[in-house]
Amino acid sequence: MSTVTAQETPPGADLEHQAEFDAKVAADQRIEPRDWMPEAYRRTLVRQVSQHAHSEIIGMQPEGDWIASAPSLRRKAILLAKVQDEAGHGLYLYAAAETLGVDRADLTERLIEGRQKYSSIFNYPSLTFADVGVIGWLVDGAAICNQVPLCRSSFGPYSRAMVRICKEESFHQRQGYELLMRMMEGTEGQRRMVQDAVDRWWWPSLMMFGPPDAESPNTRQSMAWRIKRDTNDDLRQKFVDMSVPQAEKLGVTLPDPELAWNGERGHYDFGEPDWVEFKQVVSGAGPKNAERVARRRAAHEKGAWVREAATAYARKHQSAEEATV
Ligand code: BYC
Repeated sequence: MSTVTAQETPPGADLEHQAEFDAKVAADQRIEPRDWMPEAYRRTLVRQVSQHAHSEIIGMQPEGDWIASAPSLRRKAILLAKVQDEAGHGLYLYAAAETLGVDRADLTERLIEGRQKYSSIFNYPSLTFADVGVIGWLVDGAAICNQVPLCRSSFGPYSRAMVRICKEESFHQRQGYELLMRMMEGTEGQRRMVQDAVDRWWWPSLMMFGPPDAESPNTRQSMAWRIKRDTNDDLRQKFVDMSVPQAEKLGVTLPDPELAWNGERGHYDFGEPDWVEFKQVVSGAGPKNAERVARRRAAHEKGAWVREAATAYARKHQSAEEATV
């Protein structure tokens, strides 16, 4: 991908501010909420950060489904902690989005009305307990690949949220891999369950990185602004290179006949994900889209009384404080 600078001065923009912004981005300094920023930069961040927040919250569902039937107290405690972490990640990210002048309640409305996206990966079902391990290994592994570079994203609140999130994601990935190692040491039936889960989650995990660079409308500008630090295809390659030796150690086969080491490139070659399926899932027609959003909507509606009570409590204390001033 060719290098571009943080250009695109919108008509009428304050040129001096724009120059300062460009210089900060070029020097790898952070843009903070009170700094001047181009409107398109702000809009891009609102889009990416809020979609990311939605993904964390919707991402609680496929694994949350297994909390009640996790096979031991230890597995239940680990899974509970992990799902709770995802809720925390959503909160950090909604808070980061709010520093850009949007309202979390409005973002939630956009999600439950289907006006905003969340990661395609969470529109697939988690059919067996092996899925919990594979989500940890592959989905969280892909998330780490994608998110570690975002710790250097140019927008301060986003980059700082990512530092904390990545630390927790790495625990999540290890718990998934450990679970799978235990299952692979178990019965033939357990090993088959793991392989089946790998077969179902491998391609959707590759799709998490987004469309190929040539078809990614946002990558070029987001890289110029240093919101994104790597392209979708570069991160996808990094993930494949990282996962192949892990799969070998685990004793599972990745479901791609084209997967082969390429000594010349120093990377694994791999097949093309099904981009037609990706587009369907992203546009709302995946196996679980309707269910995921309906459940999020129901939880939101069920929680209305909590939000009302918290608002009433805050108001009461605010008036008491004002009365004493
Ligand atoms: N799914 O120009 P592109 C997690 C959309 S949380 C759905 O390449 P961009 C976890 C894209 O939004 C995982 N939509 O976009 C949580 C854009 O749409 P619009 C979430 C996708 O933004 C709980 C259009 O396609 N991670 O891991 O430059 C438990 C064109 O794409 C997807 C993040 O959100 C997709 N996979 O690059 C366990 C990370 N891919 O809005 C795990 C932060 C693309 O223009 N986000 N689209 O209509 C990013 O790094 C970037 O936003 C992406 C996409 C790489 C995802």
